[in-house]
Amino acid sequence: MTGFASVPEGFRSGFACFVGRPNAGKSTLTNALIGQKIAITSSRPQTTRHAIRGIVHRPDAQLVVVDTPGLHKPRTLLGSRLNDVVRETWAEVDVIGFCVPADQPVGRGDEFIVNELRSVAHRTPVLGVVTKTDKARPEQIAERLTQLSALMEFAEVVPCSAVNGFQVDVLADLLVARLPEGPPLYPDGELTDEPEETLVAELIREAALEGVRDELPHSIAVVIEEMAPREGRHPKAEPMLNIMANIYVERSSQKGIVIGKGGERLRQVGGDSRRQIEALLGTKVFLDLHVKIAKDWQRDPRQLRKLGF
Ligand SMILES: Nc1nc2c(ncn2[C@@H]2O[C@H](COP(=O)(O)OP(=O)(O)OP(=O)(O)O)[C@@H](O)[C@H]2O)c(=O)[nH]1
Ligand SMILES: [Mg+2]
Repeated sequence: MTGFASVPEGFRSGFACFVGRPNAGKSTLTNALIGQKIAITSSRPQTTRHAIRGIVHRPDAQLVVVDTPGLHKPRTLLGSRLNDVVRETWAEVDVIGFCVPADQPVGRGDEFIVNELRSVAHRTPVLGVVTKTDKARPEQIAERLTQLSALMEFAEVVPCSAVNGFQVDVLADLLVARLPEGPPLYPDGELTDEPEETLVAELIREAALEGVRDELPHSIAVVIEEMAPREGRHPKAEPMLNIMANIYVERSSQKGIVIGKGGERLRQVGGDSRRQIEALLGTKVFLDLHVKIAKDWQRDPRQLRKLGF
């Protein structure tokens, strides 16, 4: 087997997933463990919409981290689909990290999740993870650890910060310790198995989420319509990738907000996401964004299917 030839004795490999209420910091922590941005993040709740796999490569182990949507009381069909993704994911992994932010009290949302987690905790170890420790005072972190430990019996409890890196390596060690022995599951160096188109669509959605409020973040979906080398370039010019994407919203009033006065917001979203996409793909990009209405798509099974849910 090429690539996997020299697996050391005792090498571990397997899957871990992060679960927790929306905005707990799961995606940011996933990116910190991987060492590269593979999942988009935002201060708006329910940013993540599918299970995203990132791969940590170590000399002693390969850890596949699965980031999941925030588990919540669903109000739309999309919401319940997202919750289904979480439940399917935690049923399949070797270890679960349940995340609560250090800067907010443990509450009903966390109890709701833990009540469900109990049904898998007898066969899958669950670690309690206190996130965002850089945002909290030591006594707040201590209080959170106590509240967390009162929720259920965790295999381990660990505070960490994805932003300043505090104990991210400790968390990685604790997750790896729960993996079975076995050869790597992904080729060396592969950081995610997300298709490029998905990563690109997500970067556009992340830029579109910036600065929008209330219901609008939930209403935004992005679909890549075309991604191909730009034709008709001068032979000596740098190659360029043509990307055409639709940003979907649910109502015409939302369309106006996303486009902004004289198209200003949309230009900003285009510029911000283009820079990120160019960094990701390592090529110049021509980005063509269109805003479209998919009426009430979050509640419509047919439209959800078209949007990939
Ligand atoms: N200061 C600080 N902020 C953090 C940390 N981790 C996450 N955040 C911020 O918290 C917000 C939510 O982070 P996400 O990683 O998107 O949270 P999430 O749990 O993935 O959220 P959903 O996908 O909606 O479930 C963002 O504004 C992050 O920048 C941290 O360790 N420190
Ligand atoms: Mg997320």
